[in-house]
Amino acid sequence: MSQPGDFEGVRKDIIAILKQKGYDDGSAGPVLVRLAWHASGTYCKESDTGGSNGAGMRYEAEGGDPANAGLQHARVFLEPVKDKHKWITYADLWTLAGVVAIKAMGGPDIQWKPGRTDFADDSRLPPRGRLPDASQASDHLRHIFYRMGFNDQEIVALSGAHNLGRCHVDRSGFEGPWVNNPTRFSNQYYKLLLKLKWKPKKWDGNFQYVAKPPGADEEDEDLMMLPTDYALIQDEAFRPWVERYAEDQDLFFSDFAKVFAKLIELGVYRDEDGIARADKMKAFKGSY
Ligand code: CCH
Repeated sequence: MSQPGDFEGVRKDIIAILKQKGYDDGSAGPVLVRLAWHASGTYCKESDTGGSNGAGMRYEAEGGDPANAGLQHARVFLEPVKDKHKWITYADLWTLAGVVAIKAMGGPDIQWKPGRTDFADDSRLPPRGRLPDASQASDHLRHIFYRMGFNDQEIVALSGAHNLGRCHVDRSGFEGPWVNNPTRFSNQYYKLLLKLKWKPKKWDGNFQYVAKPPGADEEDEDLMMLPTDYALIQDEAFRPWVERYAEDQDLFFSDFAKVFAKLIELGVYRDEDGIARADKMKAFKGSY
């Protein structure tokens, strides 16, 4: 058991669980980033519901949403950290783990603030269907991300997280990594989107794009893009941002740090001193 408020201790223990021999590409990092994103990405600006408060994925109604398939691995990886630091809320732990993982994989420093509260029961969970559907295109991306309060530039910057990790057929119905080194944060995703010849994958599974990595042999694993990834270069307002981030990794890192910090604050109400106030949060008071 550690001292309440010892976030440095929590950060160290998150770093210690990142290496996971035998799991995916040997790292829990990518799936932790996805956990932080799915915990936050249910936010609706208009009704001020959903978001990173509550840690609703602990309950079947949200955790069992097919959109969240596979994220139980991330939650299980974090259990020893929660066990050692019992005072931290799951909602804080999940968002902090995303931020720590990004930094440890070579990404930028992202501002993180504590104060999220866990729901005491499952009566305030956001409805299903608020997370994006990978088989759709740019109008769907705008519909989902504008609802959270993001603009076109922020949508493209956030999508750069697909530089990490991979798709799993048994989780999403898609398959493969986006880049050669999926445990190293960089702007490679944008470069490959523009540079490789993406072709529809020949299989019975979901429609997705594939390409061989540069200099690959026939037996090397294909790289992939989801229809929503490919939409970023088809859409005339998104594409210029893909081009800028492909050219300028520093710009991408700085924009990504800002937008990810905004993502994990969605649904968190803070007073003028920056203190989170659960009593002021609609999700804790009202109904949907
Ligand atoms: Fe994502 N993502 N994501 N994604 N995602 C998947 C995996 C990861 C979409 C669909 C999928 C963001 C945006 C989108 C990560 C971070 C972010 C998968 C494969 C699908 C499908 C899941 C599987 O099979 O395990 C769609 C659609 C969007 C629309 O924009 C954003 C935003 C972020 C973070 C900022 C990460 C990381 C992964 C890899 C997870 C892993 O387990 O390796």
